[in-house]
Amino acid sequence: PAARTVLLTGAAGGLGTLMRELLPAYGYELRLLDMRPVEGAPDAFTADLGDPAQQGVLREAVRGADAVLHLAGISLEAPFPRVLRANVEGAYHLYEAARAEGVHRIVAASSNHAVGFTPRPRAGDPLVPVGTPHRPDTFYGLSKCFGEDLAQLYWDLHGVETVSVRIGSCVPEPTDVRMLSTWLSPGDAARLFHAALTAEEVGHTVVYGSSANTRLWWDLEPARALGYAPRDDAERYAEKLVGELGELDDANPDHAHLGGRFCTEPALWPY
Ligand code: NAI
Ligand code: 15L
Repeated sequence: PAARTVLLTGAAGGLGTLMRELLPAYGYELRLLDMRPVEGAPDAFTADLGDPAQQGVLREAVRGADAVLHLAGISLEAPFPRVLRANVEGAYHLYEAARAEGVHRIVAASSNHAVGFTPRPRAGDPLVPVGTPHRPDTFYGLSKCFGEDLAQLYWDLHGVETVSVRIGSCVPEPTDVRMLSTWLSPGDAARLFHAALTAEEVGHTVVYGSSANTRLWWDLEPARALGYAPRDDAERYAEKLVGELGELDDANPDHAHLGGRFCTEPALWPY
């Protein structure tokens, strides 16, 4: 396909950095935006999405783009006012800019933490469907629930399409036993975002984002229906991780829900 111009928000972050490396091979020309400087990219847009006074920069960043890959935001738990500003008001400002500039497709990073208090399926239980009720495990997860509803509103009211990707754990390698279920390899993340950017007539579609993990907890069919064909499986790390850490323990509250430790002792946003 012809190169498509995509605005990547959150370009300085962990996932943004990985996608800057991997997505150009799919023919995208990336424009970058973050509130922090983006290493090696002096022409990146610098804007705090939560600040209404910076709407002008945001409009300029969005103008003429074919789509937005929206990764910017607080990515861990934080006090409610901070989550409100960065993730709730920030998402609103981004959608307003996209609507005003006529950008019709957003691929948005939702999170498993929108449904993090859903019990972890045990052996023989069905996979968790995309239609499971929202059960946020943190204010962070709650902001992702809002993001999904915002996306639905902008589709119904304004015809702006979104794929909301409830990402599991996107890191270079799984580092704990939960991630044997939740891992999204960086390569599969690029494949999934590419599918979400190019699939036709998505309206507002919610999908889970994981690799084809043997120990998967949720239903990947909605993602596959967009054309996503995952190639990785966290199981190749199982022997090492289970050997070191043991299997998940039914009596351990840290292991009881999809959201893992976000339900008990969430990691806090450090900035
Ligand atoms: P990260 O924390 O490494 O990167 C987030 C980036 O967003 C940072 O560079 C930060 O400066 C920027 N940012 C934060 N607030 C902003 C604002 N108000 N305006 C402009 N930029 C702002 O997070 P990571 O891991 O790269 O995640 C990216 C997205 O994917 C986040 O929305 C996160 O919630 C979501 N996600 C990530 C998962 C993962 O496993 N990495 C899992 C589920 C969801
Ligand atoms: C997330 O939503 C976080 O942004 C990320 O840092 C991971 O903790 C991930 O979920 C996860 O659930 O492993």
